[in-house]
Amino acid sequence: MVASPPRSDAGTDVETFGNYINDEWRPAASGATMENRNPANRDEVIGHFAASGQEDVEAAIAAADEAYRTWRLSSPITRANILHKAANILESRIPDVGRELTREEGKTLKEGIGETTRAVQILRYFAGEAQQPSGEHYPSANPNTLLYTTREPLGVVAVITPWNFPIAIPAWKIAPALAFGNTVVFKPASNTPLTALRFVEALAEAGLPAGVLNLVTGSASKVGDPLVQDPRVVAISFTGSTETGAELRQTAAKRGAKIQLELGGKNPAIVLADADLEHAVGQVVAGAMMSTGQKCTATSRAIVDRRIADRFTELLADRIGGLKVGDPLAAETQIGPLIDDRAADRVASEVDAAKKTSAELLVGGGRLGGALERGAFVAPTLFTGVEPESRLGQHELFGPVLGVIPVDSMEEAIAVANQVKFGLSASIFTRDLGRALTFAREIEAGIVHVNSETAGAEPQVPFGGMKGSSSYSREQGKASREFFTQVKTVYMDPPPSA
Ligand code: UN1
Repeated sequence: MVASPPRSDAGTDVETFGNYINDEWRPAASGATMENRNPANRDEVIGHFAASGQEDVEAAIAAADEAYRTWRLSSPITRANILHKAANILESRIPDVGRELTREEGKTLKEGIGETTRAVQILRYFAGEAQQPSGEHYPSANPNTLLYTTREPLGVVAVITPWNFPIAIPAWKIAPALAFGNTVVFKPASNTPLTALRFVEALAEAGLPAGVLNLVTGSASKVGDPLVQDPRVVAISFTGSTETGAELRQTAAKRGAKIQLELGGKNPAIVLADADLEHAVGQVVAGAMMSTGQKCTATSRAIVDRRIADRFTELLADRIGGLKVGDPLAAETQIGPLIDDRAADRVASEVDAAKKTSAELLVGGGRLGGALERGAFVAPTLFTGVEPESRLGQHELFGPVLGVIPVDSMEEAIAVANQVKFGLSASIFTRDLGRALTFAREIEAGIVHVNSETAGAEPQVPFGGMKGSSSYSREQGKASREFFTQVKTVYMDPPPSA
């Protein structure tokens, strides 16, 4: 077992990687490891990672708890300097880390590099945010009282992240948690531990004190459960499935932990008759198919004015049918595999079920074999005539599947768009300013786009959804301070003069 993470030459040696606890890279206490394979080629092992358990979680929480005593008192300027340094370290490794990300997650190399670059930008943003004013000064009824608020850190925070943005999401949770003086135990998704480890490595090398950030890899049941149940863990930031989110909400409520959830989406793109169709088709296809549709912000419903529905659907079919699916490391590939075979089988069976409904399959429709049979590939798929209430119209598939729903009016479009349990992101394509404004007001979504795709998130603005997509809290931007700190109000009176 390794003492520090090796910089493996991608594609050659299969390395073994440990946890990072109290500034030490170490194997799981049990010695157990788990294997991580390339979703584009299941014969290729990316690495072996610690299959941790209760004892490792305990060590990580103890380290974070101890480190919190001093980290909470450290200067935000010191924290900012460490985040800046980590950004520089990670930036110097973008080509390597981006490539590793692609090998273990399956998004295209362009996306892997893009996401790693985004993590660097997020670190820089939060380095800046650490230096922003924190707290307020208020007038008091007593003219001698100095009345002010400060924002204090929470304590030990659990960060639990999904595989679909294996470096950007850890960055936008961990960077603010640290910037505002919390310590962290980080449990990444088991499908993408290497990218998580590279992110932690950059922060460790940047000089984070021991115990401030701890990485524990392993399963949800053996690592996630003991982590979220420990009373020393005062807050949980989670992005992932709606089902796990619902369980975590209960756990947190029972023991009074602060919680932030980013869950699913069933994001609509409304295309009105006056839209620039060429532009709209490009954006809708990007929103639906990039990262193989595995974004909680992905577009899964195109709600289209019936007058242009045939023309628009034809353009969609052309574009989706022409997408190049293949090895995500190859320059010409536009769509990589799904995260694993289980996900590919699940999406394929949802597609099979949809074929039996009144919806009409136009493009794709199942797993891809032949040269791609060693990977978790599903053909980019387009259905039209999707019933808004059908499973395809309601259920998040998390794959490269888009359904067209024709409608008769803008009012109907918005009603259909809102008729799902989710409310993460939504787009409209129109040249009409009044309609764009009406949409922005009426749509039940935390993130609204006019004439751009439903995915994407800039670090300086709040990110999060309405309804079942979130837990009313927001991530990134100034909103991150609200989650990762708590307010203290101070009444400071001078002692009565003698
Ligand atoms: C994006 O759209 O670029 O898990 C980010 C997800 C979201 C992040 C989306 N929480 O897909």
